[in-house]
Amino acid sequence: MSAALLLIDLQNDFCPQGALAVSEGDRVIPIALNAIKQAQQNSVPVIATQDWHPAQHGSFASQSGGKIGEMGELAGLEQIWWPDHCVQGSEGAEFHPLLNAAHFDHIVHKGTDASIDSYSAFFDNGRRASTELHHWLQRHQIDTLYMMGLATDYCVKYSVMDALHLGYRVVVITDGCRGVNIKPEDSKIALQQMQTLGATLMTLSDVRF
Ligand code: VGL
Ligand code: ZN
Repeated sequence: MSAALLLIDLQNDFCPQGALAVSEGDRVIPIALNAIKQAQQNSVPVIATQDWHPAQHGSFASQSGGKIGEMGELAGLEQIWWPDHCVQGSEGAEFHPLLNAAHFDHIVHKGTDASIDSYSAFFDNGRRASTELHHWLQRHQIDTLYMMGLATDYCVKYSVMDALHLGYRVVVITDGCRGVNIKPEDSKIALQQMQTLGATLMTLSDVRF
């Protein structure tokens, strides 16, 4: 069994100037570039996720009539209303320009169903439908995931929790993560939750692929 690097949502809309900008979101890009280089030197496959919403996605405040940042309900689940972001084919949905998607061994699209939100790389928020990621990892006999990206308190957190639930060993590269922080401590709490559930927290300088 072997490892993979899983980069979560390193997209323009989560970087400064983006539609759902994460503070310092672009600061993780040099970490990602470094991690990609090290992974490739060790024949560790690199996987990237892309939040990939239809223009009418149900999580958008513009669709629900709710206010951005407020809570509502979508698909019978609690839902935060987000600004329109990561619309399929838009510039905001593209990977950060310093990343070369040609270097990714696999790309996972998520959030494609307009009727439900999907923070995790594995399942939608109701764990009703799955992406093909778990199958891909099984096919490549991967049991360990090095994970980082945006945003710590949403897509990274849910992806890490599902990975642990599916039985993967998970290392979170903490300096490669930044959060939305609707409440100021959200990212800190999210990292503690991931650790409590079994993830190992490391900075990239301590990772040996
Ligand atoms: C994300 C909110 C909405 C994320 C995606 O990538 O963390 N957050 N969609
Ligand atoms: Zn989204």
